[in-house]
Amino acid sequence: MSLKVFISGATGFVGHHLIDLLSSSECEISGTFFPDEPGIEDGCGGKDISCVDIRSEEKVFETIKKTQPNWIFHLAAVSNVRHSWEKRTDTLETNIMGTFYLFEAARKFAPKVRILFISSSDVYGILVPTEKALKEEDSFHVVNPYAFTKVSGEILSKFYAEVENLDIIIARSFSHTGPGQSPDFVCSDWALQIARIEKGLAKPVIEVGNLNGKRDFTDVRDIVKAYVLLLEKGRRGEVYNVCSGKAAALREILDLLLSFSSQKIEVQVDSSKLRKADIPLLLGDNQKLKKETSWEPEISLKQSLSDLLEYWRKRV
Ligand code: A2R
Repeated sequence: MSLKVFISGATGFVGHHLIDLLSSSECEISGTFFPDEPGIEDGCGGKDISCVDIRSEEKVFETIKKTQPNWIFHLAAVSNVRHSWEKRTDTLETNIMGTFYLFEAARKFAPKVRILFISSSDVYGILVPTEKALKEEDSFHVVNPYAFTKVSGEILSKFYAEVENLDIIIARSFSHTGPGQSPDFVCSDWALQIARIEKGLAKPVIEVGNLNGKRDFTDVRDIVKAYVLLLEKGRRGEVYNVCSGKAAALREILDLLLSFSSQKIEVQVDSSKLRKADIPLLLGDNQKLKKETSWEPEISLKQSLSDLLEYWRKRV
């Protein structure tokens, strides 16, 4: 019998790449979209992807009862920090209550399922500069509503794993990028701006926020490989940093993207892109993930950014 895999938020950035990866295996894929219908290029053709607002307990229960999955990748979320400031209620309801309904649905209707909960490096939220690579046992510092919901999701995951006996694993993912990312995220925002400038759709000025931050970026195609390995080999109730273990300055990323273009582009700071509480450095330690799953990132940051720019060049 083939493995039944359920992906919440299947038509989002990561979901799309996860479906690509899983499509080459024998598993039966189902999942959710919300609110927009997936298009042909979303790669959902032939898959059982239904419209479910995870804030609806009834819909979540009905879906899990019907699909009876062996694995769940729980990706559905308000995934953007800026949106989490602007839409706080929506963020809390989706990321916390949505996760609670999913775990309850699993407890009631699919108690043997393995679930991967996707958390975020934002839970570390350290606002004082430090060069230290963050480890899973480092403490939480909640500095934005998004981080608050991911800390809550981790606590819910631990509770359901330890007390309710559900098989839940926590991926604490650091920044990721690659083709298909929403321009609400920094690399994709810059790549889209460059592609628009190259097509003559915008003047040759790129608008940026704070360039001083440093982030640990991994290509989304490596991220989804880690997620599959975690459901194959991860331990119940455990947290795993998913990251490259290398930090790149945002300035370096911008310079790389600009180096792919033959256009002369001016850089201008746009104050609306500056964050309320910006974390200066997020660098992760990925030893636990590597040791327990043999995961290795394969795609360089340069390749990832180049693919992202190509993605936008084909679309503008
Ligand atoms: O925001 P939309 O319209 O793109 O829809 C997103 C969807 N989503 C929901 N699904 C069901 N019920 C809701 N109330 C709801 N609100 C949002 O979840 C989107 O299709 C999906 C999440 O995908 P992205 O926003 O593209 O995030 P990404 O990068 O794929 O991240 C996946 C996971 C998330 O848990 C992030 O917080 C974490 O990895 O980094």
